[in-house]
Amino acid sequence: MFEYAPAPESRDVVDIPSAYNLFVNGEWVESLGDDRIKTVNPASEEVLSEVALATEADVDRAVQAARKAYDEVWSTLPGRERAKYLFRIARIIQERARELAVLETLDNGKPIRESRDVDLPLVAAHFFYYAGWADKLRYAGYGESPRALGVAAQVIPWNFPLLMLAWKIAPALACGNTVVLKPAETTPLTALAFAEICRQADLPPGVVNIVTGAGETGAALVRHPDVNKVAFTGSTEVGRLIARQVAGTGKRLTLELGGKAANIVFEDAAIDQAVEGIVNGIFFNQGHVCCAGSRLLVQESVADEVLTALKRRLTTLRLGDPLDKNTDIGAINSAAQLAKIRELSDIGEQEGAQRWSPPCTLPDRGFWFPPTLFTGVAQSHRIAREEIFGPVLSVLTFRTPAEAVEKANNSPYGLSAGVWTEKGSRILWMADRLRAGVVWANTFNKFDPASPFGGYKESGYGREGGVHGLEAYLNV
Ligand code: TXE
Repeated sequence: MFEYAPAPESRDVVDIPSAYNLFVNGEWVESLGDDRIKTVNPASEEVLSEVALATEADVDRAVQAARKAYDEVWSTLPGRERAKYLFRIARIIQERARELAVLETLDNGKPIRESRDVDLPLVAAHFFYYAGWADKLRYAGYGESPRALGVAAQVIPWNFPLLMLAWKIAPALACGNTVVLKPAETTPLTALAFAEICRQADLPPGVVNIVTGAGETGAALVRHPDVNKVAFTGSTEVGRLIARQVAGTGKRLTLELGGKAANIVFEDAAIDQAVEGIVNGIFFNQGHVCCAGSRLLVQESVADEVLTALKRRLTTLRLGDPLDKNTDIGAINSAAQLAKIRELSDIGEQEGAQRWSPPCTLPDRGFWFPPTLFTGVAQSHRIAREEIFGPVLSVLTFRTPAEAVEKANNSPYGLSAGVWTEKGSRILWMADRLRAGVVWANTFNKFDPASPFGGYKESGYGREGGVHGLEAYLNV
């Protein structure tokens, strides 16, 4: 069902305009301000395009369009009509998957194999999944006639630009809300391509509005008085600001913030599989993943064996041109993110951990960081506590299952965890005790639109995905 064209290797399948306007009320409109932001290919630093830096007045225009569309059109349509639009969008995404994957890779720096085989199939799957719910909300367990909230303000990050858009827009529309979405400043292009898809699907004007810009545009959107719901994915720092801004306004809020997941390997694990899971856990998408397995907790008795196998495996990873189908590790999304990864890695060394990377030649241009392991990491080290959001793994050891639980939970975050063991009872015992929104057993980074996703503690609140993801957009 989620098949797409063969691997693209060239950027010729996309045609990127040199500048974009804002998408408001079904039209491309010029910003009321003059400022623009350049978006670059992080693998080459080539400027891809320029987008508008939406002002408060632009945001107001978009929210008004969303309000009108909600009042006059979208809230009056029966669920089965909304479903038709969502199915149509899902099918267009499948048809245009090849082009969208290349665009995502160019703007974000992620390997084409990931945008093609992971991001795009999941984007389509989310629209299909929530299209299916649009006419069945009364069966979702939230009462006979749950209602939409109204206008949803959605602010998303740069690590999975189109997938985060799908996580947010698909359930919002299925439940009958209208949307104003702000993509991240470094990765606006697939959201703007999505605007075109809304037009192609004949979605009524104003149901989806896309305003580009940086933090100030996001802040203007969040504080707009005519917004009923705010959904944010991004840093814990900005999440806190938004929570304060929204407090007392009556707006509903979902926050999906950072993580510092423990990937826990027991001595009875299938070591080869576990090593693949560790690699996937932290090096998928250059580690720009909120649920990345950035802390490896390995049982002392197998630590040497696991580390030897892991290092051997890391020497086989290919870093380079993200459009090359053979590439495993692409570019870091921005100069700012690269600086953060470098800084925290240097701090790791200064605090006494040992750093290791496989031999690896970094391209001359663009933003790159080699896959990196830190051993001798203590729980108090900053690289064990703070989200690095890059291809950097901190290795810690444990002796007993209880110690593994204690160390895994010793974090301000609680988004995800992984457990590697051949013992089923141990998986359940661990899952009961780990304070994380998802616990993967003998796998990692597995996503499905039918599964709820979200955090404990400073990783945020609310759930996205699955039937629980509807709750965030409904008044019961
Ligand atoms: O995030 P920001 P940044 C973490 C990760 C990363 C760090 C910084 O550790 O290194 O955050 O990344 C918009 N009001 N994550 O600086 O600033 C912004 O324009 C409203 C984890 O990119 O949080 C963008 O669209 N919006 C994370 C979005 O918020 C504001 C994914 C995210 O940017 C705003 C990304 C404001 N005051 C980073 N300020 C995850 N959970 O996956 C900024 N924005």
